[in-house]
Formats: sequence, structure tokens, C-alpha cells
Amino acid sequence: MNDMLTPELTATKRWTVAEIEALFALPFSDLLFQAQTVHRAHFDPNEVQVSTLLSIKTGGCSEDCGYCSQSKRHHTGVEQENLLELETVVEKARAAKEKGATRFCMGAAWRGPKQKELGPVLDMISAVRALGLETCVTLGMLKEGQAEQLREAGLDYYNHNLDTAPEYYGEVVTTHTYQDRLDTLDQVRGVGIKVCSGGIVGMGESRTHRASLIAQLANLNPPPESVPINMLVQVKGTPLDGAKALDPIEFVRTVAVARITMPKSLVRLSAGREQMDGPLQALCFQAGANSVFYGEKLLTTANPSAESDLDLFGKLGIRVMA
Ligand code: SAM
Ligand code: DTB
Ligand code: SF4
Repeated sequence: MNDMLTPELTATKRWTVAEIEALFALPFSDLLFQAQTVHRAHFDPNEVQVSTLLSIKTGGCSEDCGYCSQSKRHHTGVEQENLLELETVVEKARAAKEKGATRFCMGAAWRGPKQKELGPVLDMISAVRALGLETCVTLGMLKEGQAEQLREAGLDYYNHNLDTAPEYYGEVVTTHTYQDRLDTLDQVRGVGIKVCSGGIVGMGESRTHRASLIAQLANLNPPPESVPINMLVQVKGTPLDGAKALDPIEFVRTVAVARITMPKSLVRLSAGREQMDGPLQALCFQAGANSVFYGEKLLTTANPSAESDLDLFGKLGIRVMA
């Protein structure tokens, strides 16, 4: 086999975009075999981690992300809501735990939290953690000192996606920059919070852009502990509604390449599962995906029900990761 295509199982390898494109170009069976080999070296291939999402502050966001239902610049019918009350969040977290989730992710449609907005979120983190769940929040860009406060509240993971290649970012978002995203990831890493960062495919990007996104993620030092791979959910009223749909095989290839280049990370099959059938999801698990969002809602769009996921897991002999 060509040396360039042999995956190194170290977190410190720097990947070039060309090496990642070479992985994308492999025959499908060879790519899946490599992905499965890497997956089995680091994880039980029959276990999947499950996280439940809750939108704690919906809509009205100042940013112009072309895919997002929550930007106030797009007319999507998503109404702006206030930050949820602590009791509501705790109730939802308790219900998620009862259904088997091990991580609870709280998302807010903010460019970033204002200081007076952060306080109530810190209380939510502590309360959810007290239930025995792992905690994750996604609040946008962080200002100096905010990551520290999140860590002190007991936050386990901060989600902040790079979303696409640096070369394509300006086509999707103009109100903040790729460097802004990287700076927030630095702040999170700097205080010892675990990083959840991935992207969206199916936004009209090229395969080279997908390889470039994966290179950015895999070359973070260390790579994110959690890597969500989202298939664009097309939302009416957003600029990306009507984008050419990505071929499902190309989606599976993206998952496999993420697995090979980030051997120790949880690779999450994220948004877009409601639009996928069971066999396509099964291929994604074979390609090394080992985490999903669990529960019938993502932030504003639908996700498969817990019952249908448990049914699929049953058919595939998949156990939920403790
Ligand atoms: N406002 C914060 C931010 O942008 O980081 C946090 C919430 S934002 C909704 C979190 C992530 O959801 C985005 O980075 C993007 O990856 C994902 N997302 C949003 N809308 C999506 C869509 N329609 N399809 C797929 N993924 C989407
Ligand atoms: C991630 O990568 N995907 C999640 C979570 N992190 C915050 C969000 C998906 C949102 C899908 C569109 C919606 O429901 O609004
Ligand atoms: Fe706002 Fe986040 Fe949506 Fe962008 S992705 S518009 S920052 S909520």
C-alpha cells in the first residue's frame, strides 16, 4: 500500500489536505476497511455514545450563517425566545437521562454570551452535572475569562464547530471569521475544557473543501475529543435552502476520513439523520461514527425518536456507551 495512505495512529501527525484527499479517493471498500481498522484499535465498534440536545435560547441571532434557521437575517418562521428557566432545563435533562443519554448539550443562538447572560447558563451547567450527566454547551464566541467561568461551573465539553474549510467559510458566513472560531477553540482548550468541534457538509462545498475542513480539525493539537459531522438540514428561508444535496456515499466517505484522521475522537453522526434511512446510518457506523444526538429534536429541526434509534441499534447489535 502507498505509504501516504497508511494511517498513523498518533494524535500528533499533521495531515496535509492532499493526504486527506487521497483517503477520500480510495475505493470505498478500502476506505471503510481502513476506517474500521482504526476504529477497532481505539473503540469497541459496537458501542455508540448518545447525547441529547436542548435549545436553551432559540432564534433572533445576529449572525448570518447561511444554513441556520435561527439567524434574525433569514425569514424561517423560527420565533425568538428568551433563555429557558433553570427548572425547565433540569426537567429536560432528567428526562434525557431516563431515556439513556449520558451527555446533555445546551445550545444558544448567540454570537456569543453577554456577561449577564452567562450567569444563568453557569447555573444550568452545575445543575445538569449534579444529575450525573456530562455537560456540553454551545454559546458562540467566548470573550476573555468566560471559558474559565464555564470550567468552574463544571462544564465538560464546549461545542464550537469550524463548520467548513477556511477557504469556503466566507461563502457561508460573513459576520464573523474563521479566525474568530479558532480563537474560541483556543480559549476553551486553554482552560482544560474538552473540545467538541466539527462541521457541516452538503453546503455546496467541494471535496477539497471537505478535506480541508478535516485537516483543520485533525491538526488541532490535540484534535477535538468530539467531532460532529452534520449533513446540512435544509431550512426554508435560509440562503442554503435548495443547495445541491450531497451524495450519501460521499457523506459516508467524510465520516470514514474523519475516523482515520482522528482515531481517538468520538465521531458524531449529527444533524441530518432524520433524512437518512437505517442502512445509510449503518454504513456511517461501519465507517467509524460512534456517537449520535438522541431524542426527537435537534435545536429547531427534527431528529429520529429515541424509540426508532433503539430499534436501529437493536438490529445492528449496538450498545449505548456507558
Ligand atoms: N450560535 C452558536 C454557534 O454558532 O456556534 C451555537 C449554536 S449553532 C446552531 C451550532 C451548530 O449547529 C453550528 O455550528 C452548525 O454546525 C450546526 N447547524 C446549525 N444549523 C444547521 C443545519 N441547518 N444543518 C446542519 N447543521 C446545522
Ligand atoms: C452540532 O454539531 N450539531 C448540533 C449541535 N452541534 C449544537 C446542532 C444541529 C442543528 C441542526 C439544525 C437545527 O435543529 O436547528
Ligand atoms: Fe447564530 Fe450560531 Fe445560527 Fe450562526 S449558527 S446564526 S451564530 S445560532
